Amino acid sequence: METYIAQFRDALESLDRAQADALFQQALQQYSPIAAVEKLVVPALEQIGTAWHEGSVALSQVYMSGRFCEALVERVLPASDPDRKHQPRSAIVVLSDYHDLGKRIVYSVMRASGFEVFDYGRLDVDELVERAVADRLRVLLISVLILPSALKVREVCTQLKARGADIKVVVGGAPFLFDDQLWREVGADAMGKSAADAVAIVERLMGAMQ
Ligand code: B12
Repeated sequence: METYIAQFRDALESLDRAQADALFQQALQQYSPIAAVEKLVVPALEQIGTAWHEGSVALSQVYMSGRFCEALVERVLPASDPDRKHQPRSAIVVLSDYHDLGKRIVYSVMRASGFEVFDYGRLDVDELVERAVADRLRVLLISVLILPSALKVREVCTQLKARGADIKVVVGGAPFLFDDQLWREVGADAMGKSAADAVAIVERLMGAMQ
């Protein structure tokens, strides 16, 4: 798998879409779409991010890699499963920052696992709180890319509490992976490291709500 990831990363960094696509197709022959995304796409993007941090990759390469992977993921992840479950009203959102991949993956996996989830796209704190209260949510999934956005979760939780809304807030994304206590500090109810975690957490919360 390591060689695979290195080749895929190489293709992304050289903006060789055809090669990246071919490698992704190969992975799809071996794994389910979500497993291919989590085993190939996610580690390759993480490595590119680290390389950028160390100065060996340009931001434009990071950006193009991200955009291209988004297109790959969009093509293969299933939109929904017809066998829907009894479930809490839930939504997913990118809070403040500009990225889509993490949220898109979590959203697709939630839906593929039978959950119906509102997709709020990207919102800032005030509009998110308004919408969550108006939709009478029970679970709010928040995805962030950078630390300043992660810190805004505190404001979301405070405002929801002030409005008397009983909404469980579940967070995920890079800043929470770097600091595994951050979710508690910002007042969230849970943190997930992957899309699979999101499903397990919502199932656990559902159990506690009954
Ligand atoms: C691609 C990328 C970008 C792309 C995003 C393109 C796009 N359309 O999405 C672009 C180029 C735009 C970008 C910009 C920036 N980036 Co950037 N970027 C990355 C990179 C390389 C990969 C992120 C990614 O998409 N990963 C793949 C996805 C699938 O992973 P994920 O988001 O983590 O999601 C998974 C899990 O976290 C989880 N998950 C995600 N959300 C949720 C939600 C819930 C509820 C649950 C349960 C789970 C869950 O499930 C997902 C699937 O496994 C990371 C490196 C890294 N280590 O993460 C840096 C990184 C996130 N970026 C970083 C920075 C600093 C920036 C910029 C500020 C750079 C700059 N100086 O301009 C800007 C900020 C833009 C903004 N204001 O939003 C830093 C953040 C550091 C920090 N602690 O805050 C990182 C970590 C790089 C680094 N090592 O420094 N970036």
